[in-house]
Amino acid sequence: MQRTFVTSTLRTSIDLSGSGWTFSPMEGEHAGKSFPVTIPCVWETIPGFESYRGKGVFRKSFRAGGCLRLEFGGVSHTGEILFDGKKLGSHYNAYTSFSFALKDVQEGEHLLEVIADNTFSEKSALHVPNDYMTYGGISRGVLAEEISDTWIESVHVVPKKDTEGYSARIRVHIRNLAEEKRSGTLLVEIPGVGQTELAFSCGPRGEQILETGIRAENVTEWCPEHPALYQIHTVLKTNDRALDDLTDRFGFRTIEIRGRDILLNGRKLLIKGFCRHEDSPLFGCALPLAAMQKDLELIRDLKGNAVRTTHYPNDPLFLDLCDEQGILVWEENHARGLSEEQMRNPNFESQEEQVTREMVDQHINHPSILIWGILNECASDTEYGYTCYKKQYEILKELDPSRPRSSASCKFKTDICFGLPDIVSYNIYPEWYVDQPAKEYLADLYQWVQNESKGSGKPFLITETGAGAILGYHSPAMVKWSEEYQSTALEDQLHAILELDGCSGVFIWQFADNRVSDSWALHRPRTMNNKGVVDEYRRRKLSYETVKRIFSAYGNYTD
Ligand code: ADA
Repeated sequence: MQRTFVTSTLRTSIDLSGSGWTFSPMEGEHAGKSFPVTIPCVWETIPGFESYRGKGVFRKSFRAGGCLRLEFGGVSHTGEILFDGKKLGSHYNAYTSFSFALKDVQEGEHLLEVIADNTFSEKSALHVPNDYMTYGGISRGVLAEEISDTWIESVHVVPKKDTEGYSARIRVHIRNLAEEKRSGTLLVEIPGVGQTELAFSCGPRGEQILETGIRAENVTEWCPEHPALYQIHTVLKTNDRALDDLTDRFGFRTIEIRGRDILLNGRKLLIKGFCRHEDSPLFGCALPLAAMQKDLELIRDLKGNAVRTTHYPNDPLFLDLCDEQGILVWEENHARGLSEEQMRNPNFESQEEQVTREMVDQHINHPSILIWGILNECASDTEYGYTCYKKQYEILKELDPSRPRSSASCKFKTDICFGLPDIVSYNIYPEWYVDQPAKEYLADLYQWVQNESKGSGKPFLITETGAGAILGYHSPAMVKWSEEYQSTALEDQLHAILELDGCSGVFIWQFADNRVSDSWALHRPRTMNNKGVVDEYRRRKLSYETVKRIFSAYGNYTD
């Protein structure tokens, strides 16, 4: 795994990110030409390919042998992987990782080819022309690991608290590529807390899921003020020989719903967050760790305590930084504003289920993730939409019942899905899309939710609010798109939201300006969504200090 900490000592990790790659477009006037690139890389950052929509192949040769695990953090939006010219498989969706395991690889030089495709078509139900950019390329890291042919694929840890204190519920996925059965012991250790040992047995080319628990006395809870993290080490042994080891990281904390409140470790949480796209004029969606860190430094400077991963699962490295720095996360599956017609795309349900399952499987251990979100602003006002929302909430609950579930609605008083989520969440733009005072608009909506919807009595969150501003455009006339207008609108919106009794907080739309699909250019000056409190280069707008002043007046809790 590609994380901010060491995940194995027994595996030989070959970090394939970095230099030594070439990119070759497979279509258009430059088809077949070869350009040196470093990975991660999306081709829109290569001169001449700023708007290339099609297929391109990335190539790298590297030395390895034995049993190999090849992991791709993200390929946008569809990746086809070839190893020494042989197709290993493909993966749809830029925002979750995928891997292949190969055994009996001859020691020596091997050619890895990644064919990325960012074409829009009926085949792609989630990556569609939208208010964010679907880039093309290898958007996250690539890792090769020389491993035993019996290894630990993943370790899930869910903290539980009961009257006697905490315990860690643990689920280990073991895989076996050998032609014969493998059995032995699995050691599970949480340093400073406890350990246990179990027997494992995997049939030929089989796999096994082992579940266990470790009681945890006197642990330190994870929280924004003190983000205490614990590691979990697992070691697979057979005949006292260590075959494989895998380390992951988690935190002891509780997140629960009590009436209208969201409780973190038993305290009523107040979310002061930002919606953030993985987007940059220099890197596209392939942000390096340093750029992620800069964003978090600004969010903390703004006195924010949360990030909403709009509108897709984020890079695990970013989530690692949130874990380490105590930034709360609403993570959501991949969807933005899909109509009922788009939800009826024959690929929609399977592609959405896949990204949801991969999101939870790969990110379940991050203590910073407090809420799972689905289907941002999709058709939650139609019967067909309702069936899709219902199914996805059921999948989420099956995968991880430990976290509350929600989705951000823009359907005002026509949403029919509020009986499904644990939290009622709305995207509202009074004084921008709706020329109505924020306080009045919000009070009216909140009353409707409490008196006429199935969301009555549930926690209530504003998951988007904001206004557009072009950096550098100033107008004493306070017209829209001026920095002054954005600052004033956000002042009104934030006061209305944070002063509303029964509201658990807000995610501002948005942290930074982001690139949008070319076809959105008429709605979006500069072909950008300009509602950031900083622009795409993270240069501050007037609203930056306004937000900082208002957020500074509130803590992380309301009790
Ligand atoms: C919606 C959507 C965001 C963005 C925003 C806007 O709420 O969820 O992705 O498009 O509108 O800027 O209009």
